[in-house]
Amino acid sequence: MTELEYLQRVTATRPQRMRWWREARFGMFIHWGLYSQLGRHEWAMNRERIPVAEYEQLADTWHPAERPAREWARLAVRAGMKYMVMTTKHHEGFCLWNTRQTDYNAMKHGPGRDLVREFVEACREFGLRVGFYYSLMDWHHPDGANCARDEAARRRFLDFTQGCVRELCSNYGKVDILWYDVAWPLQTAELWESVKMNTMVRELQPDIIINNRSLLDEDFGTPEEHVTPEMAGRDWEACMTFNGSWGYMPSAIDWHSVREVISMLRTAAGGQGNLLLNIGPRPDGSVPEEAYQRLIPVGQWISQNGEALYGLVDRADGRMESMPTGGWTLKGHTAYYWCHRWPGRELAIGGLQTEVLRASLLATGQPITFEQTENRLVLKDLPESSPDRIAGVTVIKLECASEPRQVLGMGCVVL
Ligand code: FHN
Repeated sequence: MTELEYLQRVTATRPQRMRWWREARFGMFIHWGLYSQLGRHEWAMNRERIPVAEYEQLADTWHPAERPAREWARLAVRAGMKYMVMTTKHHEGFCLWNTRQTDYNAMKHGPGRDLVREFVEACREFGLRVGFYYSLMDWHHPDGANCARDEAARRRFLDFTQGCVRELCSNYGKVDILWYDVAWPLQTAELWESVKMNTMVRELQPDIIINNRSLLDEDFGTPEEHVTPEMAGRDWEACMTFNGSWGYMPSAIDWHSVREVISMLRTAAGGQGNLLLNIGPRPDGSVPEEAYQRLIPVGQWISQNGEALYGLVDRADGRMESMPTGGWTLKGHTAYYWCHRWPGRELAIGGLQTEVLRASLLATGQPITFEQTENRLVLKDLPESSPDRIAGVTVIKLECASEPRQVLGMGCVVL
């Protein structure tokens, strides 16, 4: 199959494959591997130039606790997340599943069990969609770098890669997301045989969603460490660390706040994208307390305001304007104003081109009195302080007569 034929087929099936994902909005990323024992970032092997023979010893000292994935899944549900994506093999090359491609795997070493299977079972137990992260770059495989210089090495490494991906898509039931990462050192989709590999994936998993990191555009873009909407019509998911490190790193102490996570969610939903927020479990699989301290309140907030987040949203970017006190998400004739900086008794919103029929506090349904002139909506008799006690982010629901639109530009009203 040519790349064009492949892309035409994939495009035709995308709307129905993506529906659940577009409605889900929020997922948990999990980076867990041998590097977690070091606690110095998942790139420690590379950044510290740890020799392979020395690093491999970590394979036999890794003894995770019993089924930690159930703790992740329980937390993800409490946080309002709808899917999880776990590293099945990161750059270190250690496979977390019972693979036949290499003995450097969780079954044959320290863990002594299939950690991917435990992950899948936990996802299913808690009603979460299943995502597999797979690093194309491999620092352990003898051909992992040589494949760029030697054709026989490339063939061996592609056979290894395709063998791994085939196992992951064959042995664990329904897989919802395949999340490739770092297509180094081969420079093109052709050299990676990505069309061939992903054709195989889609034959094994017809409803699967694949990201753009096998050097094909595939189903969604992956802005990383920034929440930036991609062009209209292109699905995208911002992947974010919680504290600057994907892997467990106790010295990484600058954790995003609850308010920052809610702001990320607003930007994602406002741009019709998703947020994949990472946790880096400890070696035993337990979750750092800082993650709980943030994700539980985030979930509590979402339980009160999820209507503004979940489901098929319209694109606010390009239709609504940035405001000093908050930001927008849109659904049909309804605008949700996520007010991060509560103004006090009154809130004026300029430039609305749409008649507002009803204004209310989303979390409680409490009506808000308002006056609307041609270019100005004034919400009146508001509480003195932000009604949201979880994060100080109150969502105001504006039910409009038509699709909301706001035009402000740079000038001001000329009297
Ligand atoms: O190098 C990796 C990194 O460790 C992490 O897995 C992120 C997650 O998107 N991807 C690569 C950096 O882009």
